[in-house]
Amino acid sequence: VEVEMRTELSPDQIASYRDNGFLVIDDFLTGNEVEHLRGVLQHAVETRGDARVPSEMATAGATRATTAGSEDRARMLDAFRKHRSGWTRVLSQHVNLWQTDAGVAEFCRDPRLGRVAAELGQIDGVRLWHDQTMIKPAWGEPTGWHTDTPAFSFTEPEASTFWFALCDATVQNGCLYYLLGSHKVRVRTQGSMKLDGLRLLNPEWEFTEPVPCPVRAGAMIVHNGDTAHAAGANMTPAPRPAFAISWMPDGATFNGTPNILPPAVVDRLTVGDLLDLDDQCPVVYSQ
Ligand SMILES: O=C(O)CCC(=O)C(=O)O
Repeated sequence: VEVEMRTELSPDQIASYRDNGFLVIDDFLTGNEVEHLRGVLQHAVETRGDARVPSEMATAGATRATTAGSEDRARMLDAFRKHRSGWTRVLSQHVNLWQTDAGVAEFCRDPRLGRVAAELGQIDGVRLWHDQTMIKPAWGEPTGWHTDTPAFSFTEPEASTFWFALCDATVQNGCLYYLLGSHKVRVRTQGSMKLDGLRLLNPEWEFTEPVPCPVRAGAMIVHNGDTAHAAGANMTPAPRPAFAISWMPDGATFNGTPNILPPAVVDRLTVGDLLDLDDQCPVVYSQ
């Protein structure tokens, strides 16, 4: 599948992102492209097995996929229904599939995606921080309020996350919610990761109405890493699969937080070091 992607941004879209802290791009991927991406991710998740991050693969007894490329829906859902305490009731997440799967790497390292991140962030270049499946299971719990950047290993502003809807994301099955303009204030705690956690992120946000973002499959939602977001419960018997890519501004430096960096990489880093590790966070676009 030749991936076409709607990567041309209008000045209005950029202005809206800068002001609101998020941007919905409907029909970013076509129906065929969504099917293709779902198949690629199914294969990558099956290969990864129970390992959440690549460095866990050796110990998690990952099994080799025998059903590569299958578009069988039931099998894909089964691959996504991993049993690990804590996170599976909210989201099933596999991180940095690009490092263990060529198809995911091809998608994530597409410079057209990187250019969108650079244009919205008004930065010269971007590196791939991490990719992550975001599969809210059938009857899944809500995703609590949080911002992304405080969890990352760098503190520079203008990180962003692209969230690809792999099915229609509805108010019923757990679409995303955003707090308008919340990226303009940097909050340092991660809050309670509960639905009432907004006031913990920032007491001034306690009485603010969030914006629900129901979208069709193929939409891409971009949010700034400092934008407060959450997702509703999945009140349906079908999973709500999504895929996210988070971008780091090129030139960002290590702040001491390991986040998804493997222990061997963290051991070699000192706070203040440039995060220019091409096999860990490769440049995807540079002006
Ligand atoms: O998909 C979700 O429920 C949460 C997504 C999210 O937090 C993110 O993409 O940063």
